[in-house]
Amino acid sequence: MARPRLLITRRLTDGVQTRAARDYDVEFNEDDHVFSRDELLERCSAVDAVLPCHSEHFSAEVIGALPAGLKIIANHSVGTDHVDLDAARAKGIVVTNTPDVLSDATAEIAMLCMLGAARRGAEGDRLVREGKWSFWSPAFMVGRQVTGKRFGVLGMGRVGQVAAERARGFGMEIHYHNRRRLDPAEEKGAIFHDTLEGLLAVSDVLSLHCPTTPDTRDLINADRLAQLPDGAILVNTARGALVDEDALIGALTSGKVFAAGLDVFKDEPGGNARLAALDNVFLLPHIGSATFETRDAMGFRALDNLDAYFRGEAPGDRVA
Ligand code: 8YV
Repeated sequence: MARPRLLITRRLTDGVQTRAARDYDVEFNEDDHVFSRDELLERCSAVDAVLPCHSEHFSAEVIGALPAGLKIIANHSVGTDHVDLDAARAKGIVVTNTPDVLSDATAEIAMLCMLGAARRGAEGDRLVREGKWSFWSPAFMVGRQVTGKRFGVLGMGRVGQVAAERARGFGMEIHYHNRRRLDPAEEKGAIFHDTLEGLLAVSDVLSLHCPTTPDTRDLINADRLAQLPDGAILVNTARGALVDEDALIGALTSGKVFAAGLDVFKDEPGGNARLAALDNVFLLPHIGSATFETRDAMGFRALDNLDAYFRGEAPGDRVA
């Protein structure tokens, strides 16, 4: 039987690409450029399956224009907000994601963002790097200590639970808000808040770990930032769409929010120049899952889903 034809939209690890080429008739993106809408459609026209990243946008319009031969979108991401799942369902296209395997890496980046924000990491790095460090005093570059503070998790799913575990290592008290309360074994003493308002009021550090949906877009707005304790820290390693960036700039400028550690932005790649102009932000370019180990694991998981589909089985991570 002919091997299924697979489009891999971005450069993946050698191990993943080698395995893909062993089992599929693969079309690669040799120079790793971002496809335009038209190129994405054109490249999808002669394949049975596509393995995209969050950089490829399968809107309802794009899905509507996909050829009938495309059977499965096996994402190289846990987030699926770049794919219109309803449109895929309506067209009978299977969609999968890569949960679990990136939780550790993303939780590590959440800790980096928290500490980078709390201890003024970007400001300090810039000072030394630019040769402008000419003064020291006990009053110099004083930041916030996280030990003993309250770590608020918004979205206590896989990544949220690992982030909570890492924050426990800093002696932090864990609070969370989630659609469902976890059972005690998963909760590990974390304090559940059945409203977002309840969580905001106690979050010395608020760390976002929920997906973007129509309900969570701009969830962290001026009103909600105002409900945080004075001098709180905001950490976002989930999606930029969760935060009203203008409102965050206001809260960072007034001092209501002491600092923010952000790995994700509304506009990517690029970020937000007005946020970047502030000293009290620690910024990263969406690298939460970017470790050698996790990139391998994400690619292999996406291939596992494709393998199952083409064996006629249900892919383990089917989301549509
Ligand atoms: C990835 C992510 O960098 O998995 C996600 O949802 O945002 C990141 O882990 C990216 O999507 C890789 O395709």
